[in-house]
Amino acid sequence: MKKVIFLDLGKHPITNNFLKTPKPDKEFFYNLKLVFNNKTKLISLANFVKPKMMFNDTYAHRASASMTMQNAYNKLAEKIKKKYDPKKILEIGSNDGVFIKNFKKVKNIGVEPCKNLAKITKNMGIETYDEFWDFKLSNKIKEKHGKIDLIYSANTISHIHNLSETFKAIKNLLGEDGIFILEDPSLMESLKNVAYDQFYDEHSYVFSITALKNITKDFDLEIFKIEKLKTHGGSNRVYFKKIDNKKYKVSKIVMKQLKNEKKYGINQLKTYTKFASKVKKSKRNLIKIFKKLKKINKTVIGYGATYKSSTVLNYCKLNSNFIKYFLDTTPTKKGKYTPGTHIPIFKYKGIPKNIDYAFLGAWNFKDEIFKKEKSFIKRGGKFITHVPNPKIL
Ligand code: DWN
Repeated sequence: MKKVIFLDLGKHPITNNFLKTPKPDKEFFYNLKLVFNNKTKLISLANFVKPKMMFNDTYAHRASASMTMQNAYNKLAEKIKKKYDPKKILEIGSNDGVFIKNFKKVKNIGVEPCKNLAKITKNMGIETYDEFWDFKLSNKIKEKHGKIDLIYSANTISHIHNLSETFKAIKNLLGEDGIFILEDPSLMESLKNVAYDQFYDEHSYVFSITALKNITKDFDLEIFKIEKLKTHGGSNRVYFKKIDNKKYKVSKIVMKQLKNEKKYGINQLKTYTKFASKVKKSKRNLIKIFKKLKKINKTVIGYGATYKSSTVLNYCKLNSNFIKYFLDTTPTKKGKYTPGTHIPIFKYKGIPKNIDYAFLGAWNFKDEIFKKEKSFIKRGGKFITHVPNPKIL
């Protein structure tokens, strides 16, 4: 059997659908099930949601919403300039420009189908295509600018359903000596952390290096370098070149990482069935914590109304009976309600004095948050996390 469903997380809403009212007339739900492809070793959702339902002109997430990510992108931009010195750079999924704005002195191009986000980079003077990435668009850009030296894409390729079309379009636009850099959450880290919240409508795939190697080889692309990152709870930055490009040597890290994944069992279905059992246990234990705190009348809020947290809240059925409200710094989430679970979201102005516990929706920014919330911690406030296992911190 080529494709096997190994985990059913139940019915889920569109994670970007932050609601204007806690009692919407209609809300769209789909079945969130995870699939293992025995041939390519790719992990994906069983049911994809239509792209236009997720990525439109009401897209809420701003990549620059955390200092951690701002610093990471600035640092990477400097490194790229020094090491590769691209004259033409293109970003697929340029969001609010947090990365691409660092390349003002060379030709920088953004691709961003969410029109509200594309408007931000257009206003910065960056040529931005507010379209979905595909072969047709790669041709349109090639006709105008010729081939591109460096294509970068963070937290976006994992969001695109048609990977063949995606890599075909990259191959088409990338110069013969060019580099394509992909950055996405690491499947191995997600499995180790029991971070099942990396799976939601937008994350059609969570990539292993093994699967990436298998699915890109037909498109003349070869991985030559990998960097393991701490961002988003553990990500891989994967560098590709065209197979005939001898300018860059394939680093030993690539083979090492493939071996590590094999040893961990990335190629085997049983790894995923074990993960599924851990997820079910995680759900039981997280619910236990919330029920206990409710029983002793503790006031619990959520910290960071992330897209990820939508999976946890809906899977564990944690609504406003358990979480009074969420605090979030993103202006477009303010005054809205979490999808599916209808918990109010308020603008972050510090954690109020009457709060006993805060559930870390943005657990991936724990260090940044703990630094910021010293006074909450000092007065006895506690955080709740489900990663790597449900506990009070
Ligand atoms: O891939 C994706 C990632 C990169 O971004 C998208 N599909 C959607 C989105 O997912 P997410 O919401 O899970 O991402 P973040 O970056 O973990 O979201 C952090 C949220 O937490 C933001 O809404 C900002 C908020 N936040 C906060 O309120 N206070 C974050 C920090 C660090 C804070 O101190």
